[in-house]
Amino acid sequence: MNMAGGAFVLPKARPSGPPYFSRNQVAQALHQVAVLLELNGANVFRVRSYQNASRMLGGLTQDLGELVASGELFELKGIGKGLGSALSQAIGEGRWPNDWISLHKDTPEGMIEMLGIPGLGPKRIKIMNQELGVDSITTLREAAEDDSIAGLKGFGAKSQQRMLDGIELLARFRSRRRLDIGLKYGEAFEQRIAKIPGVQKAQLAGSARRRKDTIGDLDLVVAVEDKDKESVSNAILQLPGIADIKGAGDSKISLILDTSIFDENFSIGHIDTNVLDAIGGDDYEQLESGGTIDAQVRLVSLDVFPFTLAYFTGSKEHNIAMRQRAIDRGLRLNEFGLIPEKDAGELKGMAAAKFSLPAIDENEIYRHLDLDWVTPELREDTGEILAAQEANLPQLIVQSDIKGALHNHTTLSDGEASLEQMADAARNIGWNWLGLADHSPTLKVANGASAEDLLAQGELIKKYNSEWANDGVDFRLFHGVESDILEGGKLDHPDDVLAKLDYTVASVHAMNKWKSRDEQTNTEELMKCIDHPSTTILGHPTGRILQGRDGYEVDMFAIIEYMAEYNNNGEMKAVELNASPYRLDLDWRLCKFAKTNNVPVIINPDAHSIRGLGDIAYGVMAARKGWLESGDVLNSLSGDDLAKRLK
Ligand code: DGT
Ligand code: CA
Ligand code: CA
Ligand code: ZN
Repeated sequence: MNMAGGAFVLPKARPSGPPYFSRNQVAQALHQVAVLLELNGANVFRVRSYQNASRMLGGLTQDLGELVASGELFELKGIGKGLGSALSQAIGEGRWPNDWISLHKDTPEGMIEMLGIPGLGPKRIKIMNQELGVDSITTLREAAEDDSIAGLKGFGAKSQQRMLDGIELLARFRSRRRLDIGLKYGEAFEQRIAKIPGVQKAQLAGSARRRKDTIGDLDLVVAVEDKDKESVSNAILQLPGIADIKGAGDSKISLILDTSIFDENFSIGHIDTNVLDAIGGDDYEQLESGGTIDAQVRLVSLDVFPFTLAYFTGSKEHNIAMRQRAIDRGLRLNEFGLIPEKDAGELKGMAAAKFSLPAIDENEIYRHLDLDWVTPELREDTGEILAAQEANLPQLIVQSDIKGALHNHTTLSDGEASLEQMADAARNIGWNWLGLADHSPTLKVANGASAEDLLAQGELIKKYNSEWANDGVDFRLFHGVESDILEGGKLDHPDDVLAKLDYTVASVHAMNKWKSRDEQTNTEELMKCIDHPSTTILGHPTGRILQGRDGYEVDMFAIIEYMAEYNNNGEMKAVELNASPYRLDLDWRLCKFAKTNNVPVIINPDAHSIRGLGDIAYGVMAARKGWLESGDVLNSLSGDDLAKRLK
């Protein structure tokens, strides 16, 4: 049911009917009414009858419209006369009963808001409301911080703490969403809009187009002729997945999207246990499946489209620098055009835009300002405008440059797939090599492998490699380990074991300890670990989990400079860009620093399954955002060249 963190509003009628509501919509409405009744202290039998009806109809296989038309609805168990006529009216006429609508309207918003807190249901909200006057998330937090909830009968300190954690999780979840989630919603929405008759173009803009690691809200720009504006707006408002409409004007629509925007049932797939814990565990999964995201749509004519797209792609900082460049040329740059001041005079907005220089695409806008087109990922005002002026923009890495990756797990530690399955999967996506780096013994929760098992894995890899070589297959496995970084920057296997491997990914996993220490201590520990001759790659260098936890304190600039010394002396020390959308660690802002310091980056999916290899796509997005070219990453090397670099 769509309630955890999601919009709590009655489903909207379909544009054409009857039936005006689907089985799922009816089940959802009944469920909401049951919850609201309970919040309002209604009698338990009444609450239960709505809950039962919701469950029963939700599981029905017959067509609800037909049941209404034939009157058979009334014969279903649990559908009395009252509920039967209410539902018949809704399905036949597209209107929910007035008392349902009033229930939604009259229940204080704060009470509904509290339903979004993971694990908190209407019954307990009602009790806290009655006993303590709690009527919103804010007053709930105050009560919990005062320790007044722990004293309530049936609550206790543990459930009080759980509420505080839930409030924090919900706030984090609502403020920004990870790139993978934002893109999923954004692309589904873009595709649905693009199919609406009259839409000439629909394109995702904003931070999603710039591939930021987290997304505040979605911004879409739609090209449409004036005569079609109204019908297109109406069609957008009727799309599935519109949980609520915040505002709908002439050329701007603000919406809340929910997971029914997806064709298939929404699922976030497999997450590592430690990552899942950091982002809230089951509560997070529940929030995500009932989640929503805000979206703003701008409708403009085709000739204005490139300007609006550029403006709403941002970033704000990039826009400001672009606008200044326009001003220097006597031009006014905004979302409507690039307008000579002398023509525009006192005119504003679209009236001034009549005089805009023409641009059929963004490229022409940049050309008018004597710049090369800047790819959206780079539009952060970190030097891209100067580079565009000097025709010196980087040739950013693309996914087809990737020939392999070095940090992946198998069933030897906590992976889901065997070595053979991982190798097949890598070959299937066109890679020429794959590195296996299972966990080391200290990491018991991840089933870290013993030295003996690790070396046996090495023998198997040798066998497969020679078979492939004999068969003329251009594919090989590299054998590594993901070693925990232990006290004093030590690695987790004896030196002679490590020396038998192709490489070592050294990673911090004891987050509590590392987070309790200061920046200098952590930085020095990492440096000691980098000093170890077997350390090849620094894995997920800060340990951050996006929307979950900050990394430990560490001076990454100093670390990268330290690694640079080794590289400059001919000893390779690479830094990982962990491609999991939960991590994207190294941060994109530091990629350029690694590049200019001559420290190679390796984009690693940290795959724990075949599907996990696909996360490489997010790593490539972050690498592009960080100005990396194919020559800056180890992933673009051939198997032979990588083997040489690892020697
Ligand atoms: P977000 O949503 O927080 O992840 O980040 P954005 O970049 O998508 O920001 P958003 O949605 O507030 O606005 C979309 C774009 O619109 C933004 O990247 C640049 C442009 N924009 C918004 N406000 C301003 C402004 O005050 N000045 C300028 N120059 N551009 C703005
Ligand atoms: Ca945005
Ligand atoms: Ca926005
Ligand atoms: Zn790890």
